[in-house]
Formats: sequence, C-alpha cells, structure tokens
Amino acid sequence: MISPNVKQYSVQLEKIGIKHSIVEHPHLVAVEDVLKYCKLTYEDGASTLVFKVDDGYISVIRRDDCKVDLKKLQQIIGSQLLRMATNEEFTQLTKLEPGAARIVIPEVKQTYIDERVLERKFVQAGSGSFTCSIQYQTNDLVKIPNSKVVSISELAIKERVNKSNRVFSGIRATGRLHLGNYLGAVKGMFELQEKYETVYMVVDTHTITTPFTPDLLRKNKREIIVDYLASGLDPEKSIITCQSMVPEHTELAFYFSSVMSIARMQHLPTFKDKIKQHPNHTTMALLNYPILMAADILIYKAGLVPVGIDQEPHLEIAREVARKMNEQYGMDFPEPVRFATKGEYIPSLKGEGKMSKSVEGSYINLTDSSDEIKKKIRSIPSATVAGGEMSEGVKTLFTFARLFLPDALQQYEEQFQSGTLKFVEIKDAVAEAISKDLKPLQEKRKELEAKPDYVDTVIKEGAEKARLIARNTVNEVKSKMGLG
Ligand code: AQP
Repeated sequence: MISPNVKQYSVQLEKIGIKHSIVEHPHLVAVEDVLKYCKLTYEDGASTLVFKVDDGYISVIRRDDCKVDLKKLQQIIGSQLLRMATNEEFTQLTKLEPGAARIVIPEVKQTYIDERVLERKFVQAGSGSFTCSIQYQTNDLVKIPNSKVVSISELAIKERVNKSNRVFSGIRATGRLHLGNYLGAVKGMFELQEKYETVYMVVDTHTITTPFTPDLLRKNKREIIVDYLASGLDPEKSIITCQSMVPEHTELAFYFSSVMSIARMQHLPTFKDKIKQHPNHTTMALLNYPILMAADILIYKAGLVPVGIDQEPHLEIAREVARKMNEQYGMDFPEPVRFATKGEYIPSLKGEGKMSKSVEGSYINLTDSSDEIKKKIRSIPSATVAGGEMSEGVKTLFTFARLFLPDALQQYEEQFQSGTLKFVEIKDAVAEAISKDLKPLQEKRKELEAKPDYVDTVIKEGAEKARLIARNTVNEVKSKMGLG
C-alpha cells in the first residue's frame, strides 16, 4: 500500500514538474535488493547522498553504478569542509529514516545532479519509504529548485569486477593487421600474456557482420594468426585460435540475446556508424555483434580485455549482459573492463577519423616496407591552419611522435610553436622509427610463413583448449536457464 507520506511527496514532485511513477515492492532497505527485485541494473538506479558542509547541507544525486569523486565535489562547492551527514543529522533534516533518502530534499541548500544520471531516460530512486521506490524521468530532474548538473562521478564498475585471472581479445579478419590494431590491441595482448591466462582469437564469425568474400576471409584469418605469432603471442602462454572453431561462442550469444532488448542494440553508436558505412548490409548479424562479443569474453569469464578505445561501447554491453545473467540466473560472470594501451586510439593517416582496415589510405600495415611507410607518413596532410592551431593531420603526426619518438617530442613541439618545424623532417623521423619498431616482427613473420604446419597446429590445439573452458560455461548457463 502506498503510504500518505509517499502520496504527499508525489504531489510535491508534480508541482515541481517532475514526471514519475510509484513502484511498490516488499520492505527492502538495500539498494541492491530493490534493484534485484525490480529486475533492474545498477545503471537504472540512483541514490541521493546528503553531505554536511560548513554552513548547512547539500545533496548529491548519483547513479548506482558510479561513485562520487569527493575531491571534485570539494572543488565545486569551494570548500574543504565536507563530510557525509550522520544518520542522526539526516533524520533531523529530512524527517526520514536513514537509507530512505528522496531525490528531492527541500531542506538542503543545493542539490548537485551528476551528469551520468541524465544519460538514462529514467532512474529508480528513493521515495522516503522502504516499500516503494519512484521511477523519475531524468530530464525533469533539472527542475529541482537550487539544483545544478555537474560532472563528479566515476564508474565504480571496476570495484565489482570479479578477481578473474583471464583475459580475452580478438580481431576481425577484415584485412591485414595495421598499426592501430597493433598498438591498440596486440601490444596489450602481448603484455598480459606474461601475467594472466590469456585467450586470443581471430574473431572470424564477427567478420561476416559486414560485407565479406569467403576466399578473402579464409586468407585473412590465417594472416592474422601469423601476425599474432610474429608479434610475440606465444601458444605456450596463450590460447591462440579462430573463433568459428569454438562454436560454443555462437551458442552462448543466442542465450545472451534473450536478456538484451533490440532498442538497446539499435542505439549503440557503433551500430549506427556501421549502417552508415554499409547501408545495404543492415543485418541481424550486425545488430548481434556486441552480444557475440559479450559471449566471446564471458565464455572464458574474462575480466580484462585488451582492445582499443573504440570498443568501449561494446564492453559496456558485455558488462550489462554479465549483470543481467548474474541477477536473473545466478551466474558468476565478471564485469569485464578494458585494458588500455598507450596507443588506444591511432588516428587515420588521412587526418580524419581512426586508422581502419576498411578505409583505404588510412592505415600502415604491419607488413609495409620502410619505403611504403615513408611514403604513407609523408602523405599525412600537414598544411597549417589559421591561428597556429594544429590541423588534424599534424595532430596525427604528433601522436606518432609521442609513441615512437618520445625523447624528441618536446623539441618538435617547441619547433611547432615557434613556426620552425620542418614537416618533412618529423615525417621521415617518425617513418624511420615505425619501420625500426616493426622490423623484428616482419622478420619473425617471414620465418612463420615458411612453417604452415606449425600455424595449423597452433590453431587446432588452441581450439581444443578453448573448447574445454567454453563448453563448461555453456553447460552452466544452460542448466541455470532451465535448458540443460
Ligand atoms: N585506429 C585504432 N587505434 C587503436 N586501436 C584500434 N583498433 C582498431 N582500430 C584501431 C583495435 O584493434 C582491435 C581489432 O579491431 P577489429 O578488427 O576487431 O575491429 P575494427 O575496429 O573494426 O578494426 P578496423 O581496423 O577499424 O577494421 P574495419 O575497418 O574492418 O572495421 C580492436 O581492439 C580495436 O579496438
């Protein structure tokens, strides 16, 4: 039953103009329990925190998957004197029981709304009672008197990541590996194989989500395995194989697709970009891409994923899937986080967008000769722009200088500022440094090209090892979902 207090609060919300609905539930105190009961994730919930400041109280509304950065909050309020209100202070101020904070607390002198709250259309938060919660329409929250939207949170997901010791990463077989794939993904994969149980694949099934030709796919996936091995990935330390040889990935992806909505997938920026790029290829496979990626990672219960920054929206989906499977079926999936490298975003050589296999002229292949690299680096547009700002092409050159010539970076920056930088000099120096870095990889590659049987064995044995782990997870999921 909805208590008179909650009804009164609802009227107060209406007066302010905040659209909302009351959700009844059993007597539940912990936020986790309310969210679980309502089949919601941490991102769907919000909480109000009351702080004591030097001359009164303030409140902060943050999403339940975030934590407040107290230093930032101190900076915003311009005072060091900041602490959480005690239970007694909270009750004296609000006349509510501790833990029952509402979103609107008229007694505070200022309400700070963390901007991540507004990323959701609705959030579920306190009503002042433990038997009801309220779904608030978030864009109305700015109407709260004396409120301000601020950026004061960081995602607290990392704290909830299980102590998983496994790592997963994969690269699509859409072409030869380029410098972006190498710096954004493979370097991280290499680093992690020394410390963790690592599973690295050519995610060939992902390749069919965009236009492809079977012969090229067959060829490319092998080339990528050779690039992996040439980059130092070691089958003695890592499982290295092709995704399609572990059919459990696609099986698990289907089970996962039952906990995600079509709308959530359609709104992903990566999906929108791909349909712009391939307007005649908007397939179900493309829509399912992030679900399959979630299955790739979670089938090994991996907690760490070395991939470029462009993959962050997909990792968010993997975390959502993990939470939903854990909450709805009692699984113990970790919420995987990205392992970032220094080269997490390598721009295109064309001075626009990222380096990408499918954008001709944007990339340097790992197999390019020093002459090809020199020619490509020289082609980066370096015309100056008005006002002494760096053009996108010049920024790209400096990204390479930061990664490959860190000792000379300051000197180049000073020369740029003073207008004495000779672009041909920095370009040739960058090209030479890249060629030098890639040389050992290219030599190892030549050796591997002469050993096709060895490459076949790595792929086959990798698939066998991967399937042992993957089958276990699929069996567990089937059993918990009532299928096994
Ligand atoms: N420019 C980049 N900078 C840093 N990392 C990058 N990655 C891709 N481009 C950059 C990372 O490489 C891994 C493999 O990517 P993928 O082939 O699975 O997916 P992708 O993003 O589709 O790669 P491309 O090169 O852009 O291919 P196409 O053109 O076929 O779409 C991922 O970890 C990615 O972050």
